[in-house]
Amino acid sequence: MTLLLMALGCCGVQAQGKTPLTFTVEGVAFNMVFVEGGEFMMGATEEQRDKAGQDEQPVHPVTLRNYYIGETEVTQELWVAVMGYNPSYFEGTNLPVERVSWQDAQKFVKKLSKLTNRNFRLPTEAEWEYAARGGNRSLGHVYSGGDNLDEVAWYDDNGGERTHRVGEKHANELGLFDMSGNVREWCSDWYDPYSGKDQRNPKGPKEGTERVLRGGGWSNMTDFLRVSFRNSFNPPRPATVSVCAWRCRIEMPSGAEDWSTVGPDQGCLKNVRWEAAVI
Ligand SMILES: [Ca+2]
Repeated sequence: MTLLLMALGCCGVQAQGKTPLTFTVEGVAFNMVFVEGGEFMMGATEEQRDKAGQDEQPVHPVTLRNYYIGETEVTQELWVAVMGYNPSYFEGTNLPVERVSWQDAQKFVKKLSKLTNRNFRLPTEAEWEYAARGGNRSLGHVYSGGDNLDEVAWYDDNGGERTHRVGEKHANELGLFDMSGNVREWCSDWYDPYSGKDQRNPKGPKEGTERVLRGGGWSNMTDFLRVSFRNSFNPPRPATVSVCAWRCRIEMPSGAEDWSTVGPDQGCLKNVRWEAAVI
């Protein structure tokens, strides 16, 4: 393995605690975007209501702590760097990886966590929706990043029946790409009706039969791309169509109070580099 452990160098921008983090694994870099926690209304809020399904009800308050989430869907390049093979039907370095089960996603984040000595995991459904809505910068759009779907997402009317390179459409209020469209994204939760109770950092039901998928994909109609739309899939079933992927969420190292206390190479293995992105 190529040794890529590098010094952080300039800026110390991670001291602000709110700038993207860049990790490099086997020469493949990816960004994790800071999402400042807060309270939001989850489910079929006013702008979603006309086309919302029953499972998007009731709208309920959710409070989340700070977290980081992937700037893009996991690319095939990153998947191969971590896992060593490519399961995708539509092959391309910067295309999102697909044809992966929920269990495959668990293996990926476990291995990525080991490589980086950081706690990567799938986002919870609440974390996914809050980020898709733009977090505390939300402008209240129907889709992630806007109300004009063609500007922000690949879906059945413009997708050409295939996936597309990540990051080609407009980003949302947090700088996240393709949360609506391109490929659907696995969340960590079991799929179940909402309880409607006030929730803090919810992780979903303790058991179930299907895992949550969010955001819709290249083969889906417009309604599937809404930020509150819910979908689910049998977790051990390999995707028979190329629409499943996920984003990673990163936990702060244990014992650290904020990112300003975490050194650039703290605990990283020698084939992994991380640094604060200069923006
Ligand atoms: Ca997506």
